[in-house]
Amino acid sequence: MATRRFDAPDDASLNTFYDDIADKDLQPLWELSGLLTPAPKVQAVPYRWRGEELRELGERAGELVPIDRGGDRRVLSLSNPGLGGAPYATATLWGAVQYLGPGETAPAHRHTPAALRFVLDGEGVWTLVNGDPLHMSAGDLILTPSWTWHEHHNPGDTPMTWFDALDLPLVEALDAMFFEPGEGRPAPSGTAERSTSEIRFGGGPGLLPGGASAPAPAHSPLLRYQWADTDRALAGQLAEAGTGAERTGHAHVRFADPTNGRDVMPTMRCEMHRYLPGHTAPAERHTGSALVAVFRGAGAVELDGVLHSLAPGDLVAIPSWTSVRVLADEPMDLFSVSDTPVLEALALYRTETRGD
Ligand code: 1HN
Repeated sequence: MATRRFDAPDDASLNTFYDDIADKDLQPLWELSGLLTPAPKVQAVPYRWRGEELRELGERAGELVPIDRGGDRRVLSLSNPGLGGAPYATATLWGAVQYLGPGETAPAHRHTPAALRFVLDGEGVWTLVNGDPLHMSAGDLILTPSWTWHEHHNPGDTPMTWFDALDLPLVEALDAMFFEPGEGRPAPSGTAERSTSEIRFGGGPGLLPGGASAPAPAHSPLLRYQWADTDRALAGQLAEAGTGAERTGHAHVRFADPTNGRDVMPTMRCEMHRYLPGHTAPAERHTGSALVAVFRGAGAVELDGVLHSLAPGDLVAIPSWTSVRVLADEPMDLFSVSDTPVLEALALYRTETRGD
């Protein structure tokens, strides 16, 4: 925001006034431009990172960079070219790929930014959340909510790469960052077929633990959403004759807190979409930003009119108010994470469908 100097030579008193307000760290609104734009002026740009390249670079990091030199986490962050070199995928979301080799451990820590993992490929790592071991397998969504202790263990003999998303840029903008390393805490031992979280809250559709319940946390108490369940829900929508999904060729589910139907965490909404070739979902744009991970299938996404091909493992940044249209060459499964709950809570959520 630049302040324009009034440069009429005979108006010395006005120029002195401008000097005086600047001297007192004030700015005149009447000289400011670009403040109230008719629509969001977004710095992040629509962008697609190729899964093939992310996988290869993650593996090279695994060979070259020991996990201690990687600051406890071997993470390659998505740096949106519109954000001036910041390690952020959008204005509010951090996106990354993380690589953990056989036998490696990413030690416990906690921070106020909330995180989630979506597993693009492979299995065999356990993420412990407050000591509860969550098995990670292809297509699973794993939550590590704000201020929960978390660590990753790979006791197997194959490396694993996954997609990380965090609300870190948002937490930073709100000046609410706190971090605590886990040093000195006993190293929890690690693996189980099913976490306590899944035993209690993943017992089956509509089944919650009986008896007195503890005060509800601000996030879903179910911390792992298994691919088999997500896949069944999507396939079911597409098979249900005469319904929206069956007619349009586009099924989608929202990952929810099973106790109240709210989003999995206060700052992030997670969804899984399945598009069939020839589906008829229209182009749409909305306020707030999103990251998309291609799980399976192939196609393309048109972002503000520019077509980007999509293959498994590709990651896409969709800044606020970007028009999005998906094209499927074969059935295509897309995981998405967005800051929509924040926009909704603040009554700033707007959406527009092409033709509106
Ligand atoms: C973090 O704690 C993890 O725990 C991954 O796996 C990515 C990016 C920024 C800050 C903390 C993890 C992260 C992160």
